[in-house]
Amino acid sequence: MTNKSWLVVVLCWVVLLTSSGVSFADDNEEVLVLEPDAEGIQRASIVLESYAYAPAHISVQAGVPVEFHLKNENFLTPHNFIMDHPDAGLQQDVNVDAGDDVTIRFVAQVPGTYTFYCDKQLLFFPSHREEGMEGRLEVRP
Ligand SMILES: [Cu+2]
Repeated sequence: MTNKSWLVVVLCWVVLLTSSGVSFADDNEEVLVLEPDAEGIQRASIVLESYAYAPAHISVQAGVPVEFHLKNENFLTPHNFIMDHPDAGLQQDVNVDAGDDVTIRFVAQVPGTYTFYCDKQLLFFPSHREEGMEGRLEVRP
């Protein structure tokens, strides 16, 4: 190949990678920072898509009730929301069927960073978590 055709190949890769939503660093990931509302509840709506949570990074205050409204916008694929950190008061395993929405409430007790994920899996395909359906809950002191 000539020098020019290499350049075209490289440029195509860059366009492909950036347009397919591949993220290179967590540093510029947007964080939704929740504060208690008038009722003293930290509320957020999270969209469950294939295969991501939007937003995927949420910050809450410890000891203050949290309410997540989980909405599955896919009309075919069921998703779920799992948090498996019982020591921190974070134990959820909620199914959100295709097109459905579910509200969960909890209180995060221990400051730290915790993961949540979807473990749905179709047959021999990779699980949704393996496809990137994972998020982070940051609990502020
Ligand atoms: Cu899923």
